[in-house]
Amino acid sequence: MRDRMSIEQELLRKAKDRSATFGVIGLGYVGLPLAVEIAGAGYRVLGFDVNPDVVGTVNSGASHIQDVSSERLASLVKDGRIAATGEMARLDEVDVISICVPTPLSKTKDPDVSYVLAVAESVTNTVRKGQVVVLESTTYPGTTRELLLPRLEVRGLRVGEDVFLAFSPERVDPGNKAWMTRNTPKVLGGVTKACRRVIAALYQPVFDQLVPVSSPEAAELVKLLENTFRSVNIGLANEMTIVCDKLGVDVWEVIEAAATKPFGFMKFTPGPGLGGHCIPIDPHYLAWKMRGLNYKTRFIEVAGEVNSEMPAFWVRKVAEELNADSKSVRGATVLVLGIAYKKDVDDLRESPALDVIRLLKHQGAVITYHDPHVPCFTDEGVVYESLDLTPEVLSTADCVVITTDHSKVNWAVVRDHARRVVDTRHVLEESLS
Ligand code: SAJ
Repeated sequence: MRDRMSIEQELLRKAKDRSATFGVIGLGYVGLPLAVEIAGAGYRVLGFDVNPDVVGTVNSGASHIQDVSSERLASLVKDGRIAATGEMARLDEVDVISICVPTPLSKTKDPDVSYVLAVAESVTNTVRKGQVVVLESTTYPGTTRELLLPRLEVRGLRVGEDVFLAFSPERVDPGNKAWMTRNTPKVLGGVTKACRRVIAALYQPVFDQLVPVSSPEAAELVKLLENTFRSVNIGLANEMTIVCDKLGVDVWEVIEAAATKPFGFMKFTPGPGLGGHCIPIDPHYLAWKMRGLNYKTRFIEVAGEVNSEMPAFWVRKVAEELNADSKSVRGATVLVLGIAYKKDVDDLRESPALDVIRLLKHQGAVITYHDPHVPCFTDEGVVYESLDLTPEVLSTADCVVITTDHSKVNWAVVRDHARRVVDTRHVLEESLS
């Protein structure tokens, strides 16, 4: 028992004097900001990534993540506080392992935890007394206890005594300049009370506020509630769009007026659909888990149906606009304004703009696009290049469909030169009023 007490005490000391070393697995939009904040708090960080380009870029002090400045990363790399590697065997060098790998959906909309499992296999090969593991990737409730715990309790190691394990959801909002890794309250749920004590002590210098909860399942569900809340309310805003369209009422006027209610209302806005690597995906992790318990999470399913319907809704609006000029979609040139899944980011993952493009293309439209954050992309084997947003480009398009309301775009030029506009983001009204 003395030995086990000393393991916990040793980790608490390493938190206090910042001598603990952290391993961050997955140096993407979650892992790299986390690595920088951990190093900024005074710890040393060894980043792990399977992509050698990412490893090289980080070691050169250049950031490949929009929300992490290269200057800050470079100074931490120069000071030896951050380094990156692809060698998972080096996991035994670190005291704390924060896992920030993707948790996508499979083609059949089931959780794909293969990245977490791959990491768990590496960890199980190197885990040793005194190590701490924190899973940060959004996942279904039970993942931490069911997938990670047994892979740590090898070679006689006991979680909560020799090794420590928790779930702590990432809450990164890409592009958000107000709420970033350090100042966004950090939820954490330890498998045991000792796990919670140790991980809270290690994380405390990194985050302005910690929010300990009683179990990893509670922490896993906190994240799923947050993102399901968004998906359901965005779905409601989108359904109101369809309702108002059928009633000939301006949905934006209705939402703006409802948003004046000083209590009991939270504004969400309609859009071309639901994009990103989180909101369209995370709720389905919970739906999948509950199906296994013979329960249908109806809000998640219905929100998913409504949100997925929006690209087709807006394509019908484009067809109506072309119709007004006695044109059909077939052969019409449609300029798609904005490809990224939300404003002021360069990320295309699950972007509904891609669904709008596919639907229009399948109906015979000629697609051009402009996105100041996305110079080019390939979809369905076609390479697209962003056009300069000139009056010429705008006026030669038979219809412009605004799918992403990037701040950088000169919306006055769009208003003045586009012949027909379908504005899924209401940005022309909002930015030019
Ligand atoms: N959207 C709407 N209407 C809205 C809000 C969003 O149509 O009122 C759309 C966006 O255009 C986007 C999608 O929904 O396509 C997701 O938007 P988002 O703002 O949730 O953006 P994400 O997915 O990049 O980030 C979210 C975080 N966002 C916020 O909390 C504001 C947060 O939920 C998570 O920290 C993060 O996902 C994550 O990693 O889970």
